[in-house]
Amino acid sequence: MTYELYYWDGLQGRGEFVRLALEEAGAEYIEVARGDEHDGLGTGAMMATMDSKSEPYPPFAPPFLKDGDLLIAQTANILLYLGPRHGLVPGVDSLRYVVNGLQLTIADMVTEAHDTHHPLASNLYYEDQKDAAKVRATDFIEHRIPKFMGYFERVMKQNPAGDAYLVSDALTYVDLSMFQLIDGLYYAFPRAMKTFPKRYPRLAALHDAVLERPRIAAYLESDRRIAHNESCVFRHYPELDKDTR
Ligand SMILES: N[C@@H](CCC(=O)N[C@@H](CS)C(=O)NCC(=O)O)C(=O)O
Repeated sequence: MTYELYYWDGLQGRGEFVRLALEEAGAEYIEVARGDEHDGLGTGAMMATMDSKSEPYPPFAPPFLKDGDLLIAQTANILLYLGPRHGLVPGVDSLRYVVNGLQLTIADMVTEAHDTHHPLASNLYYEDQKDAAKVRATDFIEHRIPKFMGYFERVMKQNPAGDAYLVSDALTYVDLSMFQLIDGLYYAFPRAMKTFPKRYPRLAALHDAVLERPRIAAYLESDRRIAHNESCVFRHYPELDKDTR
């Protein structure tokens, strides 16, 4: 069965966390919003699903995934569904909750990364909240990146199965999401992230190891991977970036 992935056209966004899992799994999927309206696809079709009066459990926001009749919303929830179907979770059941917990912590950090450029209101333009964004981004760089990344680095260090992955001794979907989080931060805050490999060597090694996975490497080279841009969660505004020690 071909999965249907619903996410805004033209940006990676939170859809990218799902895409990376689908790509690593070699799963068949279509991007509904990127499709042609003459085929019943496109952004209109995605909006119609969210606004539907007949859909039993309509999603609030993308990304969401359809697998046959099943419609699943929320990034971490979608990954919780896909993981066991595609060998992207540990075999030990209890560790799947550890993976999900880490995924939710990544989601928290993604929201904070978004809030660096939209600290006051999502409905206002960045240009209308630049002063607050500077305050928020400075705090994010000085305090929140170190707190989150220090935690994730420690999780890798304390992993009883070795320090190559976040959980267990094999790749799980949360490792792919960690790659995406780090990649997004490199794009948004290149100056602040200069010291990242030195401060968080295990996370940096994980990022590089994911880059070298054949299916991920092929995906990143393909036109399915949209470049980072300023419509996305991770935005590069040079005035928000700064060097760190
Ligand atoms: N917690 C949700 C957040 C979903 C979300 O915020 N989606 C964004 C795009 S990345 C959106 O379209 N939000 C619309 C809104 O919040 O009104 C998840 O992780 O999937």
